[in-house]
Amino acid sequence: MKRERLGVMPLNGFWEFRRDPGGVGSEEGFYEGFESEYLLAVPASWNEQVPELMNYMGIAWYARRFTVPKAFEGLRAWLVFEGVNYRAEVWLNGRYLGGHEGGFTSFRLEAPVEYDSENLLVVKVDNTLTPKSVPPGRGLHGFEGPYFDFFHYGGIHRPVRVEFTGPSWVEELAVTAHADGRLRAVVRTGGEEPDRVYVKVLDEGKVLYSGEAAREERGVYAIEGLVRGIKPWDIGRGRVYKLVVDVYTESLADSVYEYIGFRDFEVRSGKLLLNGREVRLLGFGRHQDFPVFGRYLPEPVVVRDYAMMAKLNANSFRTSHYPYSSADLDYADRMGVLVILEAPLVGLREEHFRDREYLEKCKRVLSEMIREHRNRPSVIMYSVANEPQSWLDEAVPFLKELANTVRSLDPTRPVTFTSHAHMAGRDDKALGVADVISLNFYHGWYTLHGDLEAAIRRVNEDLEEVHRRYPNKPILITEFGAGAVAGLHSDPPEMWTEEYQAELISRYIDLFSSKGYVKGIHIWNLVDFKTPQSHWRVVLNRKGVLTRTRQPKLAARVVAEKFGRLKMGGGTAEEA
Ligand code: GCB
Repeated sequence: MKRERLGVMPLNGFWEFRRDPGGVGSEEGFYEGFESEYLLAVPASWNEQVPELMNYMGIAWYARRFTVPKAFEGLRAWLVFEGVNYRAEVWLNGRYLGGHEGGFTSFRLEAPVEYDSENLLVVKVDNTLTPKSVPPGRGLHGFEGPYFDFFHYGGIHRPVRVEFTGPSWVEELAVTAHADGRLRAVVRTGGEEPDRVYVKVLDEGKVLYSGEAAREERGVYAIEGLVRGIKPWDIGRGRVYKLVVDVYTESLADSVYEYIGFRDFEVRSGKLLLNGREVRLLGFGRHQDFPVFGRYLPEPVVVRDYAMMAKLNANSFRTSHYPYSSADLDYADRMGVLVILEAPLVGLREEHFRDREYLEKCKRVLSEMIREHRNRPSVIMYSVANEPQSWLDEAVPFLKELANTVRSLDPTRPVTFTSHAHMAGRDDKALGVADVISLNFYHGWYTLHGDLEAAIRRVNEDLEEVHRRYPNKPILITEFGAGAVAGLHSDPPEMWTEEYQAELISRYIDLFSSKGYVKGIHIWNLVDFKTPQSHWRVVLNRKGVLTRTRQPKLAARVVAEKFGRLKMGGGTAEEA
């Protein structure tokens, strides 16, 4: 949901920063002013901006002064944080405003700003990783650190701004838009009960549809209708329309907008259907990771990632392993790229499945993610978790409750989670919970080192077994790949070389595309990315088809050619 009409002030730029010296009472005074240790850029992770901060995990304080022009006086001001990793607490002019837990969803706090004089905004950020964080872990390094394989960055890593509204405002907006132009929008307001709520749909400034939403209950307004003259949203044709909601009390009290797309996506008879046509997902798992910026993917790099995905003939990706920034997903909406939106529930274990409080926390994270991104045409499916220990009986009720939470919040999209039980030689007990089965394979990398013949045989056996047990469910391959250090070569192909990665990916794609029930092929990963240090990573996880600076390895050519052929209707499922 975007806001600009009543005023918005970005707070990106340089912020004062200091690590918490620890000890009793260290919090006191910081929210009234403190000596800065570094001047850091926001948005960005703190870690790579200054070498001394690379491995800092713990509490850090950020401060920023800003002045709100007198012209805004009389409006209500809100501080909007698009993402702070991991816990945030916020003070304005020495007054505590509130906090938020979770690094990848946005939050908003009402801010009693002073007009025409300096405001001091102080944010306490704590990225201490615990077994109860989402995602969980115990520290920064090695196998015993994070329960996940990406670097645990910290800081204010997504944009911050002040937004202004009148006495009534939009809290939540849920839009369903079909390929034939049918539209339903539900608006939940906060503050004073508005007099009127208007919804309109614009095509490059031209009004295609407008109407007053009817009051359904206190604060809730809905409108339903047919928008004429639209073209459906499709793969590679991300036709978006601006849906605007104007809330009036005596005068305009709030105005928000979203870019929506008219499209239908469903899973029927084991198939994925977009606008009634069968599609096969071709693409990657990605990460929001870039040198120096850390977990913030600057806009030019977002553009580069999509340009490279297009060159590689990809039509989709998964937001492994957390919901991505608005900028990234806005780009997917505009480019016509299909997205599996994944929650940051990575590496869940037995201890989590038994923990009711943790389950509630996970549900809260899922609900924040869905409320934030549910109006995006690009998002076709939700992944509630990556590689939980789903061979355990206890995983089943836990994952079922997560899936049902998602379905009750948004019944329009299928639910999946990615499974690697077969890699551990175990049966996945929870696959029945998912509408679509997602499998990760690493034979020929973590098992059967260097033996691609045997690896492909094993993948085939594992895959056939899952299909035999769930013959009616579509299967996505959400991960497979091999590490390759760019510039390392060998003939015959050996592990860690570009040739081995290219060969493994090529053989895997040939196998998957020969199976009619495999409805998606996602390579791990689009790019090399930063991980905790350990003996099994060469500074980075090297499974990118592109380097961390987005240059191609040998595998890129293979992928472009294979995906290109599948896109044109090769294999069994067709994407027109
Ligand atoms: C996986 C994980 C992913 C890792 C990948 C790897 O199964 O889902 O987060 O990065 O394997 O490279 O080991």
